[in-house]
Amino acid sequence: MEQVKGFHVAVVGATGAVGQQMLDTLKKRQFPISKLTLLSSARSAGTKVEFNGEEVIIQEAKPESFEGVDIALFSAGGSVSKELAPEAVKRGAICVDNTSAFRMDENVPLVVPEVNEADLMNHHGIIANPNCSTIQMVVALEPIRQQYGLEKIIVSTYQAVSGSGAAAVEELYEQTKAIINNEEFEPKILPVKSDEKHYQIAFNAIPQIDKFVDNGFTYEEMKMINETKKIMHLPELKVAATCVRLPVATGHSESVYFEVNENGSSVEDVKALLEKAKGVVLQDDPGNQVYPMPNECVGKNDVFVGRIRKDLDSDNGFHMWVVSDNLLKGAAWNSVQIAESLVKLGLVK
Ligand code: NAP
Ligand code: 3JM
Repeated sequence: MEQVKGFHVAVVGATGAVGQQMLDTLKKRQFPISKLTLLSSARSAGTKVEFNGEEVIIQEAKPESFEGVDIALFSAGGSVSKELAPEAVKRGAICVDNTSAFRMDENVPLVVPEVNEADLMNHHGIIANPNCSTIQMVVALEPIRQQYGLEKIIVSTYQAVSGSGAAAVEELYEQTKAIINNEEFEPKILPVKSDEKHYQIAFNAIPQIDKFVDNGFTYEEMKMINETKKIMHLPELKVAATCVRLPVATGHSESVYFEVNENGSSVEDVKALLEKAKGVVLQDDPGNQVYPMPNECVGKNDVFVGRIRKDLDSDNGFHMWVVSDNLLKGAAWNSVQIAESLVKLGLVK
């Protein structure tokens, strides 16, 4: 039997909400690892983690941490990636970066394997993993784009707090408990930790994810707009987004309105495309109240689609509801899937 080569893999941000899911996904996929280096800030350095029966000690991430690393998975925030991903590349590693640091850089492929795996061939050491909300939307839209072309997208998101990190999940739990027990609490993290004001998330909906850009949209909304055009290679595509945070722990939902280029396609045509699409599970049977919901998608790698309807006014317009685990397909699974593609394409030395 052919011996599978093992790689020296580093996970940067290994103690975080995404990093923990990366470790879980690497295990579940039995990714070929010969050595695992786990990195965080000085705060968690020294913590012991069990991986496949062996104890791994978390170390503080530094440029030298990447000596001998083949593949580095980054999810420790944009400033860490900006500083350390080039250091890792200098030392011969290939980096899959989960932050927004390099996504719109023209020398950096922005990849969702179901959509544009071939873009990996043009990498220069760093590959960007798109924003969670972008990923699940383009997975659901790509089969439709391939068949009918895409003209316009208008999306509203219903995003889970785990997209804002482990501390935001804790904030949702603590606030919920405090409200139920009639106790006082002080919001400290959401919508954006470094912003001046913080709002209650428990029993609420906050129409702000990331900071505001001066055009009235937020950075999260602009990520969805710009990343979608780049991944699909459709610079002229019309895209608008409204991103909203909900008191859901994990699982982002999206109401997606889209217009195709060709008139005359039916809901049944769209359903048939999604039924056989890679990475998509169609859950669409309104008569039996079947549609995707975040609590049922947690822990699964797929993108779930339902509520597909034809627009009542526009013959080429459709509506659909798209749900996925934001920490898996939105982050950890898409990154590990990129790493698997890199290995498959012979791009890891
Ligand atoms: P989190 O739960 O807050 O975890 C942050 C992680 O980064 C922790 O492991 C933390 O280590 C580490 N870290 C913080 N500062 C560091 C530093 N200076 N040097 C090295 N490590 C440092 O956040 P998360 O939800 O896992 O998200 C992490 C990042 O992933 C985000 O900032 C974002 O850029 C990206 N992300 C991307 C998506 C996506 O849509 N693709 C989704 C979510 C997050 P300590 O334990 O030492 O603090
Ligand atoms: C999701 O501190 C940071 O730079 C991270 C902010 C962040 C991002 C980002 O911009 O990288 C938090 C949560 C994302 C993302 O995926 O875009």
